[in-house]
Amino acid sequence: MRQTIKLLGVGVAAMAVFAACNPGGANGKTSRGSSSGLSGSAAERVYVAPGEHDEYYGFLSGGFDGHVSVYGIPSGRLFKTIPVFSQVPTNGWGYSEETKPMFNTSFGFVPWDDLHHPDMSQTNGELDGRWIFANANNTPRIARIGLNEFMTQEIIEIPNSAGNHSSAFVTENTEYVVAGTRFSIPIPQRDMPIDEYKGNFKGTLSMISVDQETGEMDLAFQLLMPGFNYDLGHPGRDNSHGWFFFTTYNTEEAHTLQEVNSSQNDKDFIAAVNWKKAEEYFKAGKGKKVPTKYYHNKMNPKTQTAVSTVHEEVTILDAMELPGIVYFIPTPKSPHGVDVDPTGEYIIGNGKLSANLTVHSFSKILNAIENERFEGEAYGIPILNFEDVLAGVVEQPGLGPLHTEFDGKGNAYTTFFISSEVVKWELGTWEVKDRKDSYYSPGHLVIPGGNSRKPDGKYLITMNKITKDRFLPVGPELNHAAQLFDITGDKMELLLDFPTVAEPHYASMIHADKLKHKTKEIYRLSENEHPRVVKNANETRVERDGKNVHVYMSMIRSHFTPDNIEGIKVGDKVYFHITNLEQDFDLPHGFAIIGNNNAELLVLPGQTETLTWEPKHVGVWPFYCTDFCSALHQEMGGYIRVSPEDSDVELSWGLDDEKFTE
Ligand code: RUQ
Ligand code: CUA
Repeated sequence: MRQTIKLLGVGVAAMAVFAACNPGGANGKTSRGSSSGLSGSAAERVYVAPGEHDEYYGFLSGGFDGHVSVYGIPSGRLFKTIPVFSQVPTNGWGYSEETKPMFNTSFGFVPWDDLHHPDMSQTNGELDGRWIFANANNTPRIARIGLNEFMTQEIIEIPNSAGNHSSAFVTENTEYVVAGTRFSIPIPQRDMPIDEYKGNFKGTLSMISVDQETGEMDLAFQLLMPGFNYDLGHPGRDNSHGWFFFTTYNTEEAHTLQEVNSSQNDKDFIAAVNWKKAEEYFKAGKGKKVPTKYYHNKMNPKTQTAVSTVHEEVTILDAMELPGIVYFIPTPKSPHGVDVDPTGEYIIGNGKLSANLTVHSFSKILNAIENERFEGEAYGIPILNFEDVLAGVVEQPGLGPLHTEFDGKGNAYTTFFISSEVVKWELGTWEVKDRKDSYYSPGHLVIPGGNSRKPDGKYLITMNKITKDRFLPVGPELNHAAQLFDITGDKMELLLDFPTVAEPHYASMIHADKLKHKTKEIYRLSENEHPRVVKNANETRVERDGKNVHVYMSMIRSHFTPDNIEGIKVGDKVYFHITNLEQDFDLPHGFAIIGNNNAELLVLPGQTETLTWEPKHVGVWPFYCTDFCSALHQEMGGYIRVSPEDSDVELSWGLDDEKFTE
């Protein structure tokens, strides 16, 4: 007992000294909670004082949460979760009538997905802050988030794909978003024995063109590929612009016990895809139009309503028949990430099961192709000679490399899942310069502008697959963890741990100055072309159309118009079309009604949103505003009288002493 007291005393004294010489305030916390011995200056470097803004935006994928979350870096503060592939109750994404069509697919309404790789649009190989593209891994789709409003504006389904993992990566001028299938499948899909996989199943790589004005996507064409697994991809840049690189594994074409049977070959391939060549073939009409079915869902910015279109065919170019589109580069062993350095010359294959990191040279690849130095072919696709195109090898840098990013100063940084570390090495000399433990088992990492010609080598974030004891225990299910490193010096310095939303895979990071001035504050009511909009309280009304009742309602601090409605009957379907008349920044109102089987609406200033309600019981039922909007927020509500199905109560509505009938 005496000893405990003594120890405590020492601790308190040490903390007091620490606090005294570091008046920043946040320091005591980090030094106490961490075993890494952070210095006070590390704490200062992540401290963003109240009311101050962060230097970078970080867009982290949510993995199986289906969203993209927006963090301030270096503080690690979570600003927002942008709804993408999963329904979100916070604002009714996927529940409101306006947003439901975003989830239409050829499999029906699919309100969930597994989002892995957000990648930002580029101009001349630099991040430009216009859009973020992201993939749905499970039911193959690509989404486009508009950074003017930080909202998903478009989702396109990818046919002939399964496990849409090697996506959504953007070419240097956002000409295309590229999406590769992880799992090969029968193309077209058909009923056949699984053990006839080999030689019969196929993969596809999809080229989705992007309209430079609106950002709208269009599935231009697909490349038909051998039945391997296409794991990740990255675009060439500068000299290698016009090319795209994909990792493959399961070149064994195994269909069962893949953990053993897909790891037999000493080398798998990186597929070097000459997409400019493919584009020429496409324009020359060398593709085959193949029947298929896929959905394309777009938000109309004027009505703020999503519209789905169904497409019935896609153009396929057979890369196994058309020469010059694809070359295979042998790469040890089951490579996961493939990363291209800022100059476009070095292509790094992160072989999960390999002792070394392999770096290929783009100029050597071109040379070998020109001289037709091939060591063989696979399904008609030439295989280059490993030694011919090798730029260098990083010898034994760690165990289980997954992904590499660059600082723009000649260094590369690779995450190692098994040895749980991030390793800095030098391009050209292939020498390891530094290594730091990362807790635990990092997957992806991101450096601002990392996937571009101009990375900003200030910070590095690892996104870690295992959290364990990094934070206070919260039961068996944990969010993943991210770690922020300062990479400005010779040695990396760990600055901060922060929890993520679900499981981040890739992330995109951009300097705040390139983005913050572009974001919208409100939707202009005068520009609202929603067919059910009301531009002022005088336009509010209720209309019956058989069993469907349309309520045209407005909201403004701190009432709904109308707030009393009678003449609704059990068995009706009531559509509340609600317009928020506010035109001030940050003044949403919410809407919920007892027993609604969906989610609330969060209606932003100038927007119209629709909630559907099917009254089940006779009675008088309240509705209310869900977002604390003024001192009289608790007063912002109303009542709906629900009568029996056969009642003859007249349809009427009103506010205060004004009352209207149909
Ligand atoms: S993955 S942890 Cu989905 Cu990009 Cu590599
Ligand atoms: Cu409107 Cu609370």
